[in-house]
Amino acid sequence: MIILLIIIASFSFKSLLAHEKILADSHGPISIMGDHVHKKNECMFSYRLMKMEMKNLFQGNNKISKVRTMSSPNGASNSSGTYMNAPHSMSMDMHMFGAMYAPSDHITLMLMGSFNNKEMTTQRMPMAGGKNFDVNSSGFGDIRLSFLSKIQDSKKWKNHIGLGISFPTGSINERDVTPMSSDARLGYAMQNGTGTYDGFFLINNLNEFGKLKVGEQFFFKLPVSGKNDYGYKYGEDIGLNLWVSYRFFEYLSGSLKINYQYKGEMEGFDTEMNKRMNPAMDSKNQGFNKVNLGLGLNFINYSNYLKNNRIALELIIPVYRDYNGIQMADSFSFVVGWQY
Ligand SMILES: [Cu+2]
Repeated sequence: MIILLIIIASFSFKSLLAHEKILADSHGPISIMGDHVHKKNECMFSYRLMKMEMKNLFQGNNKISKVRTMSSPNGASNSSGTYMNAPHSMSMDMHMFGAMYAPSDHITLMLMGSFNNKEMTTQRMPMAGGKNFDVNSSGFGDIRLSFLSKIQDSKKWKNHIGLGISFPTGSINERDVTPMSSDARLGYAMQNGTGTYDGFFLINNLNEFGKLKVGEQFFFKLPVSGKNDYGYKYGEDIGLNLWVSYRFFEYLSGSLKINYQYKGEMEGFDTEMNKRMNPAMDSKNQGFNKVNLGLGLNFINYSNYLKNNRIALELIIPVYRDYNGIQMADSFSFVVGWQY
């Protein structure tokens, strides 16, 4: 009888523990920021590495060759002059650091910063020898502070809204040696920040159907401080994410995400960037519509060593893109993240 009681007690104790267990799918795909909130006094740290490789040039939604790019009209000379160089490839490593803290059950603070390493290879026009040259930049990006607040918080249905501000801590004066100059300001994509204070808003929704979860997030960001010190501001950002995740085991879940990204046109331009030089320095080649697919895995560690550390991966593949003007297009991106 006593043995039976012990067995029953140990079972119920076990199920109680199981209840308190943090599950792999309690966070969304790793590329989505602000997908969850925390309980009072909870604290979380995260690191993400995002790798992006860009190889092809696109005009609108078609690939365009470097030869055609160099015979396309630049934005400086009334459609008569052409570009002197064309981008060949670009690679970008973004190291993103995040901290979350909930001073109460109703509000979660989130602080995010990044360190970027970028390299761009450019091909010169045939008249200038047609050779490639590389430029590099690295440095800290803009810092984002967000306030997340719950609206609905039940086991099956959770949603929250977020409001935040992005501070212009990233440099917009990254320079390097080029064949044309020993100290040239690099193109927009090689800069580390926007140079503006940007306000943003997000709404996040999550429904649970047992081991299956369905999430949606809407994100909107807009520069609020006018043009930056060099005379330009980026267009607004709109992001829509829809994902489903499935928990294979308590410690492992997989996700499938579809993401729509919009970026508006640039207003103004950096007068130190010569629009004749390269499409990457021409402000008319800014803004896009994109649809990406994301395949992700979330893993949470239950063993005592490094307990509750999470590792997540996501591969992001573009499925549709439509660019304003001529721009470099990402072939794929990869995000690896650690959270605790
Ligand atoms: Cu968190």
